[in-house]
Amino acid sequence: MNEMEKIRVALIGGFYGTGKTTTIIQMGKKLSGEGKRVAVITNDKGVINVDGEVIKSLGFEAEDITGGCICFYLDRVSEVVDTITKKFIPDIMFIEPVAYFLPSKLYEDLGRELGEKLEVAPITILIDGPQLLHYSQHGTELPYIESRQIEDAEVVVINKIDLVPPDKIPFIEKMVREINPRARLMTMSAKTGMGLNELLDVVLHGRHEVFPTVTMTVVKSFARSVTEIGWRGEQYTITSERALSESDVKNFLRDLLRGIGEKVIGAGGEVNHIKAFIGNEGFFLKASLVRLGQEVDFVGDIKSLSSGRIVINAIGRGLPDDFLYNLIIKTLQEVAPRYKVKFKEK
Ligand SMILES: Nc1nc2c(ncn2[C@@H]2O[C@H](COP(=O)(O)OP(=O)(O)O)[C@@H](O)[C@H]2O)c(=O)[nH]1
Ligand SMILES: [Mg+2]
Repeated sequence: MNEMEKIRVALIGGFYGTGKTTTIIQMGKKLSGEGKRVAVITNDKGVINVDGEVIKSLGFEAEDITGGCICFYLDRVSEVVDTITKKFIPDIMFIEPVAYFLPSKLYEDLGRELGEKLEVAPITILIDGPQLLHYSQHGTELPYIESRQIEDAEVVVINKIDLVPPDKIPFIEKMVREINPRARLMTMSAKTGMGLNELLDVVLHGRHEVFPTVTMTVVKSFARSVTEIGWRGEQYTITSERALSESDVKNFLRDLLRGIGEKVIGAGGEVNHIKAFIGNEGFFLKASLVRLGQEVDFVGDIKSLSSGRIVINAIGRGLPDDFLYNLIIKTLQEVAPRYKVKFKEK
């Protein structure tokens, strides 16, 4: 590589559960399959996080940056980029920024501080199609963080289109257009792969235009909204008396996530994303719950399990972190005995 050549970086942004990790995995697999070299940086609040585990389990060259939004840690991004490029020069580096990031601020700072090193793809924001349709049908205004991210976007991707009846798509588009009339709008299903190529084209070849400076007022309102979001990550080793079958493991995780979710609601909070990762000897399963009304969704496979490691993240609006910890542990204490599972702090 020419020394002056920049590393192409695509940030896949969006609120909790909109499908960022799924999208990065799908694009990463596709590009790797074509012989391209891919690296992934995941960014989240705490060190114990499910997505980092999943990305690494899939064999991607990956680094985690934890401790909150990389907006405030660009020196770490620079270090991590150096760590990766010492191993190989990626054709593309994906970054999943923390779900509550403020795009205009991050891109502006990235350009100023790392512009010599990195070439960034357009500001890409994923939104949850069914969730927006729900807002639109109930006349609910979008929460500030989501709305601000759409406003900042150059590309808005309406994801989970497999769950939206085609005749309802215009309602979602209208809602986005009212917030941001100029962004490029795309529809996608990271799950089925529909629309993924169009996003890949943006990621690989799109041009990021520099935006007007973000104001302090916006940063302040944003910060206020972020403090409403509770986030907690816990990990345990688990053992079970008899080997659990794949469906046992799924039922266990389903009960666990729904149990936590119900307690979040019961305490007056709102579910943003509750997820768990179980891994042993090269196999893993990720379970995910974005809204109580939805099914728990699984990625990966585990044929049987007698011992392993479980990582749990509970993210919810309106509840403090330590309260979420309490809900995680209480639910685990209720659910584990049903499956004859014992757990121990790691
Ligand atoms: N039906 C459907 N589910 C999806 C799609 N994309 C992601 N999901 C699911 O939505 C949940 C959250 O996805 P994830 O990638 O973890 O979201 P993130 O929090 O933005 O990284 C998971 O259960 C995914 O399997 C999609 O296009 N369609
Ligand atoms: Mg994620």
